[in-house]
Amino acid sequence: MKIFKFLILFIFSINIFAAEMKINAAHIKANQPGQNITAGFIKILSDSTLKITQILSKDAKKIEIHSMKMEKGPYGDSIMKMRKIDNPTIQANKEYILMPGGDHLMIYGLKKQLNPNDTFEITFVLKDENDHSFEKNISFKVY
Ligand SMILES: [Cu+2]
Repeated sequence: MKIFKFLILFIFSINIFAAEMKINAAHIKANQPGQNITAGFIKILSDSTLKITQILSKDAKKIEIHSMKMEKGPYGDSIMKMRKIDNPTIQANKEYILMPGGDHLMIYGLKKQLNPNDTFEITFVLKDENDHSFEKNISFKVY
């Protein structure tokens, strides 16, 4: 009877967490020596809409998603401004793109020096349309 209950739960969870995700080009810029901040990039294609509720790494203090926008500067000039995106959402069947010059992962408080070809593990905590949370671990390649 216990095993039966477990199986039911197990099958149920597989259905809940069945978001199919394709990850591409996950890479992160090596930090300049002495700097503990850097940026990361990725392409994600999911077959269901997912909210990104948290982005975690044991090797960083804080990771946010930023947008980049040209804004008018104080002298009528144009300046690039980064702003935190508060409720990042991956739309179903639409490639979610974080890339240099556009939206990006901002990684604060790096706890180590990154070197090209290192890997950097990041965990995305995601919420599906049924409000169920799950984690996705992604290996980023340092360049
Ligand atoms: Cu940024």
